Amino acid sequence: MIPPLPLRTGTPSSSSSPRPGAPHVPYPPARRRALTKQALPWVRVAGPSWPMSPERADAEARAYEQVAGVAPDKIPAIHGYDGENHALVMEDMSDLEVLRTVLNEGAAYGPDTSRRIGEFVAQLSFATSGFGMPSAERKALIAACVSPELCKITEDVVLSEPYIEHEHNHWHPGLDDLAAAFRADPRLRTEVADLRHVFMTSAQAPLHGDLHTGSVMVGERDGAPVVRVFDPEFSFVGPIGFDLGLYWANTLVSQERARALGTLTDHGEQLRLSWEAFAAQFRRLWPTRVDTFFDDAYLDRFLDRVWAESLGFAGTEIVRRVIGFAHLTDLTTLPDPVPASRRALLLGRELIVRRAELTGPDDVRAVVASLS
Ligand code: SR1
Repeated sequence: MIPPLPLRTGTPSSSSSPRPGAPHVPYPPARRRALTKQALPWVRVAGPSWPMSPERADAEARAYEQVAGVAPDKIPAIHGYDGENHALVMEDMSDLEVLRTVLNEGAAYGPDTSRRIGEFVAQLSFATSGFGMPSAERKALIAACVSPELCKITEDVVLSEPYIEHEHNHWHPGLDDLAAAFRADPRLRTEVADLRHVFMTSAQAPLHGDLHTGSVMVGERDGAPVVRVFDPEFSFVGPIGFDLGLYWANTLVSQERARALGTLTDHGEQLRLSWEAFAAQFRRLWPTRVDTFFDDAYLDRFLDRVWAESLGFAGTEIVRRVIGFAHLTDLTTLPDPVPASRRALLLGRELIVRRAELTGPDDVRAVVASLS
């Protein structure tokens, strides 16, 4: 059990109308308020029919603790954790908005969002990788971060079910042919099996584990852009490309929504911005490594591997969000979701099967441009 974080006392009451005679304390702005998030004993998007242990809040608290040490400006402030009640006391971010909501309403990303996401992944993963942490200390961290229940959900929902017959799967009837083709595609299934095995066995670093556009809050404070990553309850020790891949998948799907609605702005730049920020941050941190990996040549090889795995995981996330479990409002709220969903599925397949030959963001752009 992780130790409780120190609880801040004196958190203002959420009531804005004081009792008669009580001293009037002005209600502070959202950024100075706190809220409590308690884990429910079931999967949020499924409801009580899918029970899940509320101990996942431990993983969430632990992930916030790790990020707080390396990138505190990119997560909500955490004031305390009550492990008995699976409750986190955290910064109220109600003055910010969920990135997916903002994008679905037609706004652009702006220059900072994806850059900060890339930096976030690099800062968290470098610090807890074999490059940033002494070997024995890291083994203890890995042991503490094992999260079998949540990992099994991803292994099944993202990395298996869309490619077999499963009751969780559903799709628009206009996608019947592609859903059947994906289940009967040996090359695709073998590549997904490979990514599933990487997900199950690679222990590169503790990750966020569910880094989609619904896990990012954006807004402005004091005239400056703010980006906060939240909800790391799926945090686990895995391949760094899983976090990047989930983010990329969601940006690529948002791009298909914007294309369908004729509201394309800076969508096509997000994969590049986040990748370049990730790689630049990782390279900045490389000289601080605590273990020997000889010279810089290995860093290049490592980043190439992260790139290719990120593409593959992006493809699997796209596919599951269209024909598997937990679809995206980016597509489901389109007047006709079929054309954009078909493009997304075809893109997902390309990213999975061609991940080794797509060498950079321009190649991904070319794949998107080639979709019919
Ligand atoms: C069974 S939970 C379904 C999905 O919701 C979460 O946000 C994760 O993405 C998970 O795969």
